[in-house]
Amino acid sequence: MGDSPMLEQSLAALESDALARIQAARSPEELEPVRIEVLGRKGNLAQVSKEMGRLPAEERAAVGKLLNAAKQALEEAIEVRKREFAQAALQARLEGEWLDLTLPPPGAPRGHLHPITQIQREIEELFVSLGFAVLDGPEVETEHHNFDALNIPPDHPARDLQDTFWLKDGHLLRTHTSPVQVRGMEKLGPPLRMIAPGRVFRNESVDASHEHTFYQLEGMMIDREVSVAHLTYFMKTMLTAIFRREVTVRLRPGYFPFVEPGFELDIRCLICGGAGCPVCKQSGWVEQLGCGLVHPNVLRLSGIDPEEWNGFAFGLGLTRLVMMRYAIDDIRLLQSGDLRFSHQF
Ligand code: 2NL
Repeated sequence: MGDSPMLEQSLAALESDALARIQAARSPEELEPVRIEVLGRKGNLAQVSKEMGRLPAEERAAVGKLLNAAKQALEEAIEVRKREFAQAALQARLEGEWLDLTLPPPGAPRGHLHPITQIQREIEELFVSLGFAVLDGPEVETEHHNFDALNIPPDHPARDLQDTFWLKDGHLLRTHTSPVQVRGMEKLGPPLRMIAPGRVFRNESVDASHEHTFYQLEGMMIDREVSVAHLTYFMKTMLTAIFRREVTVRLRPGYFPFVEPGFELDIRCLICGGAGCPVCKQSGWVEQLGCGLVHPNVLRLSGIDPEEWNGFAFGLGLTRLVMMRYAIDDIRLLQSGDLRFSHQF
């Protein structure tokens, strides 16, 4: 104790009382009146300071020091308390709000499926509703699954280096999705209904109507006594769904080694209704797909007895369908990656 015990004692009491009240304050609103009462211009400490003026000069310095220390301690305590309030408020806010970080940022443009994928999904949905399985398979294939099993003779031009991408180890990039169906026949056995959409590859010079990589969808149904009538029914149903209007179909003879008989299937031109126009090249008909009844050799090579089972098969170009649907005149646009092109669909 210094030379003026009275003042020092009341200062100490005042300080501990003020500290307790600072601690007791539960909000900035409760804290502020305490601050004003203790540290304000007319507050407790100011009062002590005033009283100090009445002390003899030799005592004043010591009390003044204590007064300053008390003032500093209380200011510090108030700052700490204020920081605690700010921290608690922040904590409460963070607990009250949450962000779904998996959401796309607001205002970011949504992407969409490529038009080829869109049309593929539409056809898949239709065939699934008709009891068909959607199959997938490797893009790198064996010569057996891509050619031999499909009754394609060893000297067939399709096997040529000019037409097929051969890998050094004897594998190849599938030239159609037929090998997926061969694998399907091997694995599932009859009766079966399946479609095989996918990317295929041909060693071709690229121009407005030829790509080395394009999309196909093939399908087949194997059962007892499947006829061309079944084939026609399914093709008409599919094309009516694709073009979203009733289509008229016709079959012409066509040759594919894996079917017998084989057909080219046309629809009556949707632009001119058959009267003749540039789209149908004045013929009134537009070619859509190839199809036929599965060749007995093809069934046999995949372990299916052609005496007991038969079926139809078809293949169509998804890329070509998209070009027809949207009147796209250059196949290269579809895989250009140019967003000015793909954002239009
Ligand atoms: C076309 C012609 C066709 C098939 C594909 C097929 C598959 C097996 C057996 C028999 Cl595993 N046939 N597929 C049949 C006829 C035609 O596609 O021009 N596609 C774009």
